[in-house]
Amino acid sequence: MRCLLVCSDDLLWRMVPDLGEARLAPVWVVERPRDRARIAERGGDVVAGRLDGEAVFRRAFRTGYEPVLLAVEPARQARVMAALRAVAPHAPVVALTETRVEAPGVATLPQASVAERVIGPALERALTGARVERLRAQVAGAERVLIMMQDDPDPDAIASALALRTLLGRTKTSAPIATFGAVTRPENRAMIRILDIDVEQIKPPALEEYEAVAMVDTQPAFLGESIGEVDVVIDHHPEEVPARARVKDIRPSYGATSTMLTEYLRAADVRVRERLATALAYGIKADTLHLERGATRADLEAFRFLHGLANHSALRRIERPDLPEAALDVLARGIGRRRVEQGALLTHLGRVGYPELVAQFADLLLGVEGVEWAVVSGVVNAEVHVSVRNVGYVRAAGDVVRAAFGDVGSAGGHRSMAKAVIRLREWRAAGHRATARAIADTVATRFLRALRS
Ligand SMILES: [Mn+2]
Repeated sequence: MRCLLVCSDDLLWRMVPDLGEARLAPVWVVERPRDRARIAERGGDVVAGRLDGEAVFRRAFRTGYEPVLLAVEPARQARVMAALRAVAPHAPVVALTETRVEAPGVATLPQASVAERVIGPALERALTGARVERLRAQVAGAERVLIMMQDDPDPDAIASALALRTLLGRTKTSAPIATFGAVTRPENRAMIRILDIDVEQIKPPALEEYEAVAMVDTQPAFLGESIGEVDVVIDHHPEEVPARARVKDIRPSYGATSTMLTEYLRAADVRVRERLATALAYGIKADTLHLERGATRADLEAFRFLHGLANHSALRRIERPDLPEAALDVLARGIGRRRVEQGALLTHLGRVGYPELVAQFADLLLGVEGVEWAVVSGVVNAEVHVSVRNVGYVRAAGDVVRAAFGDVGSAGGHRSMAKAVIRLREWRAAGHRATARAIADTVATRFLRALRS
């Protein structure tokens, strides 16, 4: 984009190259021959002349519609504008000044906001860079660094662990990724399979075998074991008890630990390859419900950066796990038994192989025309699972589900998705029968009553 940068000295010349705006094809319009010579010498396209005269603008404009960035002393601003307007009445102008310019086609950009947008982020980046150095120094001497996650690690934890290993420049031998539990959810298993991420299952005594321990997306106190001080904690969960770590970075304002690690990688100029970008993008999406809940500016900025580097077909395969063919029979049964009342589509699937199927079908059935709520139940592991989805502009799903099932089991959720899990033992103890038919009726009665109240 050809544009004019008008400045009585070389202030803009010194400032603009640092903005990293490769899309700009600037023509410098300056006053003093000395500034012109200096800019021309370094290959800049430059014209010089009195800024309150029309001649210089006649030479600078080609179409008369080139956007103009204007930075002149306030006292001369009106005269320079008049000269410019005489040559190019319709060119869009941005005036870099603290005082608002009231003229058609002129936008004002206060210098302070330039500082905020350019200098602020640069300082933050430098601070993050220093933090990375401290982190690296803390574990530099260790032959092997153990990267620990919570018990049923989620995508944010897995991506953060992979990112930390990359940041430390280590391999899976010198920095294994581990949990005391196991990766259980199908999407999370799909993530480690598709992205080929190795997660080890270890027992607490194994911690002793490592010279250094780093925790991501969790803290020592969360693991329920008596873990002493660790080397590193990087997390976004609030500290319930002070986390004992030699280097720690805990930011509850962040939507995902993956965002923190993305900032680390960028500040340290570490190349983020496709596999890691895909993992981190998924980590941010999973922890912020597709950037809809709790995502901050930092999360959005990290996601924007990763989006361009990630493998989107891999992301799709992770987010929509393949359905086993047998699941179609369950789905057929569920569709056959559906009922629609008060804008809610309800169905009971009977026995299902794994709990996520119930949630997946709730997602699917919410897509039916005219349906505001999808309520899908199924029995798995001697528990009734109820997954609820809604279109978002109705009552909060979490509140309705708590009111409907909170007295018999665990129940809750967010605005548009919620879930209840009730042990069959409690179900019967509450006086309900546990045949498929009775469960279907009871879930519907309880849910619709809660929805009405
Ligand atoms: Mn997280």
